[in-house]
Amino acid sequence: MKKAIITGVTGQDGSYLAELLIEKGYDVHGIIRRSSVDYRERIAHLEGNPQFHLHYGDLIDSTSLISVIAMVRPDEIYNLAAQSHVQVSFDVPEYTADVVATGVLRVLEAVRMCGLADTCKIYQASTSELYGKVEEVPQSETTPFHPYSPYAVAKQYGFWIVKEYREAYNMFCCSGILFNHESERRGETFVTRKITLAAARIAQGKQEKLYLGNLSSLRDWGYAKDYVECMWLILQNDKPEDFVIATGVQHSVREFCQLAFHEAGIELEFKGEGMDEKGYDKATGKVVIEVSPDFYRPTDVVNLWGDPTKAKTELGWNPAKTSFEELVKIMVQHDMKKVAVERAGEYVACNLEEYLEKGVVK
Ligand code: NAP
Ligand code: G4F
Repeated sequence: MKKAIITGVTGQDGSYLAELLIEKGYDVHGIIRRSSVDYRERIAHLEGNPQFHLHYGDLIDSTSLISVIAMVRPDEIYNLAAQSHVQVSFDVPEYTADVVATGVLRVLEAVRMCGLADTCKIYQASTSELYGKVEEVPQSETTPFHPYSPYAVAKQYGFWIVKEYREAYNMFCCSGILFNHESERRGETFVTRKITLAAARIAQGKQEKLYLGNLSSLRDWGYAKDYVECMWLILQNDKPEDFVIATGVQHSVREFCQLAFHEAGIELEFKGEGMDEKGYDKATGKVVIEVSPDFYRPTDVVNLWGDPTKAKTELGWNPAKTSFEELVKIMVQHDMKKVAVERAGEYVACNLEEYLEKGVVK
């Protein structure tokens, strides 16, 4: 039985990857952080499974990483842990660098210190944010990097330190340069989930309006469940290499809104420009989307579009498994059900959007 460690197992990708590896017969060890609230919702269904184990640890705490790695002696490590919100990285740049940049180094060094450099394969969760202020469209493995946020600069360190350890110590460590991938488990402050939840709440009369930032921003959005398969394939490849993982299809935030609201039963019409642009419910004429400066970033990445040819040809990965339309449908259908059972007042009581509107939480 192969043994894998997943850092960031409580996150969107970590939870899907844990399911996939369990299905493949792995013994899966997830690293979690202590928290005063229950944040294990995404992995609750796996707890109690004899192939699934949890250990406390933190990417900013080498000792914890060394002790878990020494105890498990894994065949594979998937380093998914990160402060992964780009806008938040402008608020906590130093912490973001510690987790997202130095954290990768800590994992690599822990593997070496445990004497596993020759046997343990390492996957690093890299990102299309590395292309940032893009120098080429679409972006592939040969496109130059131009990181454009504290998060992206930290991920750039992670990418290069993985490459360095591969060359210096002949370690099997690789980066997956993943474009945005979403799901019904996506964090609620990333734009897609913020939209699908709001569309569901507005359709059910539980929210008045949705406030967003740059509606013209373009992304290559895929389904997270498909993307974790590729993480696994990257470590099963004959040689350690880096891969772009994307669908090759691009849409704007505005288009995402239109499709999500349509799935929720509301036809949208956008009028106006820039900060004055508004989304109207065609049937009632009510404004349901407004632009707020709170959700603009000091520097924003506006044109991400990946070329997945290498992953398709060398790993046999299918970038077209779940279309954009299917992805939006999956997310809205999920959120329509979730919102329907929200108790009266529950949304208001823990209403993140309310805080968001006041600019307290991004
Ligand atoms: P996510 O949902 O935000 O999950 C992040 C995970 O990292 C959570 O389990 C979180 O634990 C954990 N974490 C954060 N700080 C940590 C620390 N100091 N020590 C240990 N664990 C820590 O992110 P995701 O969307 O699944 O993304 C997974 C990885 O892929 C991240 O590295 C992200 O940067 C990268 N990525 C994501 C995308 C995307 O579109 N989703 C695209 C490219 C790259 P808590 O639950 O305790 O907070
Ligand atoms: O959903 P987002 O916050 O994702 P972003 O910044 O692309 O980052 C995600 O994908 C990266 C891969 O490219 C990952 F590395 C990273 O960890 C994370 O998972 O924003 C997408 C776009 C941005 O251009 C943003 O400015 O949507 C725009 N946007 C417009 N209004 C908004 C909003 N983003 C958020 N979060 N909230 C808004 O109200």
